[in-house]
Amino acid sequence: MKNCLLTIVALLIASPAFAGPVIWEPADGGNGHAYEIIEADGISWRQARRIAANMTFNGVNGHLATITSDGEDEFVNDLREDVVDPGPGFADKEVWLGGRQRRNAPEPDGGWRWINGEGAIPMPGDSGYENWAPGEPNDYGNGEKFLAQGLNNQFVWNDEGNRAGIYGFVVEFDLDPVLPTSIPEPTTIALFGLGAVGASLFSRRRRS
Ligand SMILES: [Ca+2]
Ligand SMILES: [Ca+2]
Repeated sequence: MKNCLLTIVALLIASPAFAGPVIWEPADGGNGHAYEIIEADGISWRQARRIAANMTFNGVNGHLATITSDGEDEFVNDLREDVVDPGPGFADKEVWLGGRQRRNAPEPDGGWRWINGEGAIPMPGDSGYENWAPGEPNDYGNGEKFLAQGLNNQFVWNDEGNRAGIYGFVVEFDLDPVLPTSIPEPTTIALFGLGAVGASLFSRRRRS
């Protein structure tokens, strides 16, 4: 029993940094929303959108991330860079964002909208925040209808249709900015878990 407890303690210590949604703290200029990069080699935009909508964090459903400021874009890109393997594989290291082009819209720059009712995606030269790579959107190969961040592992946007370039997708949880303060710190969660395990071992020992 003691060995079992030691093993659990060792596993907790050896665990990587808290994986899961990361809050963009209002104290750091953030909106209090949480963001998570999901690795999913070659996933389609539509499938990523479905999965994101079914994820929950602190009771809030997710959506593919909608990026409307430089600060938000940089926060998400930092998370992306933390996750992607800079070596070969997963091609361009792009992650899907919550932006798409309306069907039958003029190519390459017509009808781009954020999902989640967040309005039009500005094109290069428009007012409002945008981060298109030079020459994008270009509807390369006549089939690029969805927005991705990370073309060639750069901090840029690209209209993408080729799933070979996709490393995964970004989920955003629109938390109430007040709520994050009530979320336990990861170490607290680990200690809670350890406490529960210890209590369970203790009560079993008492019964035996
Ligand atoms: Ca957003
Ligand atoms: Ca493109």
